[in-house]
Amino acid sequence: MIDIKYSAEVKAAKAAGTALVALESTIITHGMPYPQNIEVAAQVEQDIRDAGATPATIAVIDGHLHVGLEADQLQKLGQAKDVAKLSRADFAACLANGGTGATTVAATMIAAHLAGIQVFATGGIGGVHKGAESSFDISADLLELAATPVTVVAAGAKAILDVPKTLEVLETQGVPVIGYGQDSFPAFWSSQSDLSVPLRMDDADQIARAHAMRQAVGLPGGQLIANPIPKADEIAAETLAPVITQAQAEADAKGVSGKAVTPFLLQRIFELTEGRSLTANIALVRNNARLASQIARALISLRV
Ligand code: PSU
Ligand code: MN
Repeated sequence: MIDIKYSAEVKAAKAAGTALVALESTIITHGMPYPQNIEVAAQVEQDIRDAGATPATIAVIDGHLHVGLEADQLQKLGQAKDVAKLSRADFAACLANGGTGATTVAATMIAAHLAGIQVFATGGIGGVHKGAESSFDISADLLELAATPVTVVAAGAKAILDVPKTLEVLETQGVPVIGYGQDSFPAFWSSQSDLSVPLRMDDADQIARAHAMRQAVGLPGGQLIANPIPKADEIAAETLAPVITQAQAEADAKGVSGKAVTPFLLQRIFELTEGRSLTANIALVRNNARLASQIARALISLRV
């Protein structure tokens, strides 16, 4: 079994049997610009503490799997250049080679499960990219949700993805997609989309019970909780549509492919919206951290 390096607070929470919420690190290294990335990471951790749970930010540092980062480790990671972006395919190779890498949703789920953490908060998951019918670019996050028993709280999927196809793949893979408090699948920067969400739940206890029931009936895999961005922080889909089209056209013209696609699009959308996309992104991640904390606490009350 791999030797996991726990932060002091995660170690204490595990010993006490209290609620833990996993956080990914790709959002820090590839999803947001410095220095906001570090400020947001610290703020989201504090939101989780304020909601009565313990944050466990996950990363691979010098070949060690860290579950919970100390403040200095977070600082260093947030400023590091050329950090690998680790998904299921390269997670073990990075550990074996003594490398440093940030974990995506897929790799964070794997690590959280190894550490006994059942709930994970992020911004948006990877999905089926536009043009996937020719590029075959489908995020490993979708398959991880089908395989690893972690409940992931996200604000739906970004309009940089082909959202209908993303929902189709999740259905094929048997992943429950649960809208929190609404019938429409949230569209990341906007709370509503014209797609309906396959399942709806209105409170954290219900979500925790559904998580526990999947284990009880022997179903592998987790759940995707689609938590809408708070109304006050959203950006209208009509405002973003041309921006996304432009960013995608630039990516295509430059031949950006593979792992570089998502970070490229996020950076261009940030620039084209003069930072507004980042403000919304921060608000929705914090909102997801709060809901994830409630779910983690509800799971503890169920004693699973
Ligand atoms: N979507 C976002 N922000 C992000 C990511 C996705 O809104 O930071 C990151 C996550 O770490 C996610 C990864 O797991 O990108 C998906 O990358 P890919 O599409 O290459 O699988
Ligand atoms: Mn991809």
